[in-house]
Amino acid sequence: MENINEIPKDEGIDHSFALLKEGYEYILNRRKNFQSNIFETRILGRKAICIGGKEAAQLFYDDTKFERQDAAPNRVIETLFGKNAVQTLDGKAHLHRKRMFLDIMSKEKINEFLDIVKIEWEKALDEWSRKSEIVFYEEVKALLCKASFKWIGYPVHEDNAERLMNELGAMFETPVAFGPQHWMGRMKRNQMEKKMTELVERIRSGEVQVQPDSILHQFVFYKEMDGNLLDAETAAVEIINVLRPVVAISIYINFIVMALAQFPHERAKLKQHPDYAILFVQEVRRFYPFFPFVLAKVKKDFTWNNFVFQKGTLVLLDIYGTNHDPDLWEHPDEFRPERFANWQDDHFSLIPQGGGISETTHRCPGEKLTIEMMKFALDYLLNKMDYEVPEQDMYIAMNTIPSIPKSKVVLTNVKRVR
Ligand code: HEM
Ligand code: MYR
Repeated sequence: MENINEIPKDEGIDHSFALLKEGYEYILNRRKNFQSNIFETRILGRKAICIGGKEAAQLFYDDTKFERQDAAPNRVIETLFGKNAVQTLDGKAHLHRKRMFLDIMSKEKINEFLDIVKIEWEKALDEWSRKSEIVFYEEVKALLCKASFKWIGYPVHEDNAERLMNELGAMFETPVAFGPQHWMGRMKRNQMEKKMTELVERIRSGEVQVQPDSILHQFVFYKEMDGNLLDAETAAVEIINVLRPVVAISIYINFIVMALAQFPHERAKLKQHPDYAILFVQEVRRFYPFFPFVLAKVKKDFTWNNFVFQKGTLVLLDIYGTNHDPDLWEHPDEFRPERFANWQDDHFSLIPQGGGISETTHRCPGEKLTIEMMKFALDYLLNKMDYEVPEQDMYIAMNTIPSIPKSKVVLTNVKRVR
């Protein structure tokens, strides 16, 4: 008979508080203390197994063993994901819905997005040059919000731009927040879902016309496996599933400014070798915390490395900790873009946007667009604009999820480089 190993246990009634207190490092701290890539805990009143590392990521993305239905806590559904979103689907229904997202990620579509961003960035840069100081995070959120709506084929009126940015921003800023801030996030999602649902209905009835080759048109008329249109609410949720994460790239763009300021010697390498940009961007995605962990539920009983996983148990895959795993990354807490020079992607070690292959797992379909957007922003920040980073608290607390620096990145004397 097979030996059964006991899973190390974080003893106690509930560890939600420790999770909030230690934030991104909660799982990695315990993996180090237990010297184990697996341990058991209790969060939100539920037993949960935390796993991390490459082998664990390979396991987590085996959809014969895990499912997503009812895995995410309500507070995440009500802010970040939305009800019946692709994130919560399994099996064939998931793959079918996922196509809708993959189909808009062609090279042409990504280039269209970058062309739109260039126009918006140039316009914004004119504005920034006229001001003595800007809060860069908020500025980038605003320009990405406008770009995302233009990209889907529904440009926003200037009067609505700020409201829409606040609604989309709140969806990824508040899933883990407490009290009024979290409830504000739920309210903002409700507001946008309501308006988006109405828009879907008005497009379907012909009252509003959009370009037939637009992303919006594709989503509004996308058919489920049974040949029926998505219900209008779900179509709205999935349209928001494109707009919201595009705006969230602003957090990665913060990190680019921070990395250039924290590691000034990187500038010369970036200027001398254009190919260094991708190494730098990958290291930014590995080094800085963003998505903390992903969640799934055990689909049926199985054992892994002689540890028993029981059907229905919640499992957390450590995203931040896998990107900082000392078994996978030499000096994981040092910023070293060179590590990516001869790097072979195995799909399970660098997992800031999930693991596996995006076509067949829940891995993020927007990764290529995110990387291209980051390369674009890096080029502007390095070659096309001058700015100063005044004294400020750019510190990212490890228990602030998502990882928005305290000062939100204040820049002064922003000028276009001629
Ligand atoms: C899924 C991160 C940008 C659309 C995910 C997942 C992560 C992630 C961790 C979950 C993987 C899993 O459940 O196993 C990020 C980060 C981004 C980003 C950090 C940077 C801002 C984008 C962009 C888009 C996008 C730009 C679309 C334009 C999605 C969608 C899913 C997803 C639709 C659900 C996929 C599924 O369940 O199959 N993302 N993402 N994301 N992302 Fe992203
Ligand atoms: C997106 O909008 O999908 C892109 C990234 C958002 C990151 C938000 C991070 C905080 C959410 C933590 C929830 C973890 C449970 C699945």
